[in-house]
Amino acid sequence: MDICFATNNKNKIEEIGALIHQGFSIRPMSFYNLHEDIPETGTTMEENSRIKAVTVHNKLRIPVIADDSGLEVEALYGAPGVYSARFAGEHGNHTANNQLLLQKLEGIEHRNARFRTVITYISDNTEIQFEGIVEGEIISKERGSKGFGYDPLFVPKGFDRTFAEMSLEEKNGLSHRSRAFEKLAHYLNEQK
Ligand code: ITT
Repeated sequence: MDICFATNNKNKIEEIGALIHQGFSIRPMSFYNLHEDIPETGTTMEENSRIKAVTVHNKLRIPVIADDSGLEVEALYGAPGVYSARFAGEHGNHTANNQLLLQKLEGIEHRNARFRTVITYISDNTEIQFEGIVEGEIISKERGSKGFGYDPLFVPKGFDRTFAEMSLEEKNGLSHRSRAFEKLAHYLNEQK
């Protein structure tokens, strides 16, 4: 079965390809000649994940997967959440985002946070969402150079290293995104 993953991010395609058994071909939007940047106009990850999936499904009429992720910090009432990529203004400016996060948490001892991913799967007769969460805390100074985004500030529960100090395999073994993908993979493998 052919499935379009509504992203042009190669890492995400590889990640899910490894989890889903044979019999499924997961392909990026570019494979179908779609190159547009779908506006993420929702106010929740659930909405944005659904917007991306519905937009692409309406165009292709084949099964589609889309995901949306973010960091939720308890002391900031769940912020930056759905706005994680543009917390400091400019989309994807990770240095500025991390600086702003540290600034907002200055003097705050309660630093619990979680990464969350919501995946939407849509076909002609199904629409279903899966969530993946990893709990942890925000440290007070960046550590490590691997990964991306808030990784140098996030230490997952039960560990003493940040995501940016872990190998890709180790991070993928516990990340929010792989947890959500695993649920989707289980669902799809059961449909066969
Ligand atoms: P696409 O929508 O184009 O796939 P994106 O950068 O918006 O790319 P996400 O929706 O997955 O990707 O994530 C939104 C932001 O949340 C991202 O820019 C990071 O700031 C943060 N984030 C998500 N997953 C992360 C992770 O595993 N490690 C660190 N930061 C992460």
